[in-house]
Amino acid sequence: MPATLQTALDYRVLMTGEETPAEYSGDRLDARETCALLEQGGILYFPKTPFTLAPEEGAFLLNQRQADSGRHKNISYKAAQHKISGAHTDDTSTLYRIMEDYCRQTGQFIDTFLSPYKGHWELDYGSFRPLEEKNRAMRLRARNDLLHVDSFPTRATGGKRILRVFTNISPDILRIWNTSETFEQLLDRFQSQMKPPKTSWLSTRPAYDRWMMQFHNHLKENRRFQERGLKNRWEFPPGSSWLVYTDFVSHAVLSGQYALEQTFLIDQTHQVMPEKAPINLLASAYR
Ligand SMILES: O=C(O)CCC(=O)C(=O)O
Ligand SMILES: [Fe+2]
Repeated sequence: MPATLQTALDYRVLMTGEETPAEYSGDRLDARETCALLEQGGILYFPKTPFTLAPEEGAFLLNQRQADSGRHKNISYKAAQHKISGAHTDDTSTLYRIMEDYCRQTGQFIDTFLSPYKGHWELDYGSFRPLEEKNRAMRLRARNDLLHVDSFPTRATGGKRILRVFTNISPDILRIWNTSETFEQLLDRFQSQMKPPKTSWLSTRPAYDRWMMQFHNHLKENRRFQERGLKNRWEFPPGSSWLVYTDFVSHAVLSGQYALEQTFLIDQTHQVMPEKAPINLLASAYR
């Protein structure tokens, strides 16, 4: 990836958590400033994706079927286990190769474009999302059309930040999100309704993940918040990509089909603004 990429790419940072979202043009930002905005609830948005997907790879993905959508939310790429799950295909190796390549490209991109994070992330799962998101039948706590901040029931992060890279690979359909207030604002708003974490929680990292899971559920189960909370609507067109800290930006996907996504866990001690990391906000809130 050429060193000049940062200036050559058209991108903006769209701030969430505000009635009238601020927007920052990429040509005025350096890598550190871009990271700082992301960490404060920005969506780093590329109208034209910086990732390459060959036409035959795109066509292959659009032909994929997902296995049993009740059991698998998406098709998952598990880099550490060299494995794909949830796919229903007779060509797992092509699917694996495409998702592995997206994972490689997005990781390289973070190292060059978001250079303060270089070498300070680990890979989590990637996914391919072939199903139409509108009106998906799912258990309430699994629904992604309800506003939430991410917490994974199957994988503890221990306080690491969740950075996700999305690409809309649909040839013709927008992917539409709502976002609401940031984790920082929501913690302030709902802290009194939450059970405090166990007092020893900072030394026992699983307590962080337990609290975050409960908060995720609390938001999804809160009808008043879902109906009347702040909402900003975002339309991500075909061929666009966006990066977002989904443990901080509350979000819901309203509609769209065919997205690629890769998740990175970023060590919070290497954040530009570590004080915004949920684990540190929680430590101050429950001091
Ligand atoms: O698929 C999307 O656009 C986002 C879904 C979501 O909220 C999630 O996977 O946590
Ligand atoms: Fe989510």
